[in-house]
Amino acid sequence: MKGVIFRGLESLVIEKCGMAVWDTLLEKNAPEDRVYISVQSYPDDELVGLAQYVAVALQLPIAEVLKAFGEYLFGYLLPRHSTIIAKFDGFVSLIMSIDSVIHSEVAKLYQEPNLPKIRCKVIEDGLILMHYYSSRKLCLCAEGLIYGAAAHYNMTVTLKHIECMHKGADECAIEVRFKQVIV
Ligand code: MNH
Ligand code: ZN
Repeated sequence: MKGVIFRGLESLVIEKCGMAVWDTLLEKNAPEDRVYISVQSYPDDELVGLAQYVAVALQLPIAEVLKAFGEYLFGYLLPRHSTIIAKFDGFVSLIMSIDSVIHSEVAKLYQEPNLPKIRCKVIEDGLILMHYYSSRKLCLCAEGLIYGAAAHYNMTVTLKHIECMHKGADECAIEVRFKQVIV
């Protein structure tokens, strides 16, 4: 997993729990003197280990932490990859282009990234079906990222994880129901 993702987690933990908590988490879950560089890769297990400790520190289920992290991560990536995100005029075009545009641009910027496979299909107005596959099984982060994208475009979303790799499925299937927030 790329350092930029770890830095997103670091930023979230420091914002919510303070620097001291992050330092303790790092001490327990990473090699000594670990510093995350955005474009460099670090072991996937290290991220999961850190997230598990965040769950303990915040007394939250790990699933909630991964979702909250995904949601936060969208906002973290936004200013760092504004040229990529600026290509989209709204929530639907962004979601429909995760693989074909976003992650393919990511693959040009970072060497040997480990990206999930995401396929999306518009089922009807206000409903997209997303298929997610990754050996890292971070489908809960994907959910969080969808929430984050929705917030960015003033949409409300309801997600339904109808099939899940954690429950033995070959890939996850997530129903994404969305509506524009009327302000
Ligand atoms: Mn994207 C990794 C889903 C938007 C850049 N992305 C991941 C992972 C998931 C994911 C899940 C974790 C790896 C895995 O599951 O195997 N990403 C999404 C979803 C959206 C999304 C569902 C939108 C909604 N991602 C974005 C945007 C950017 C971005 C916007 C930035 C322009 N994603 C990344 C990068 C990684 C990543 C960078 C890390 C890749 C790596 O570690 O090698
Ligand atoms: Zn899943």
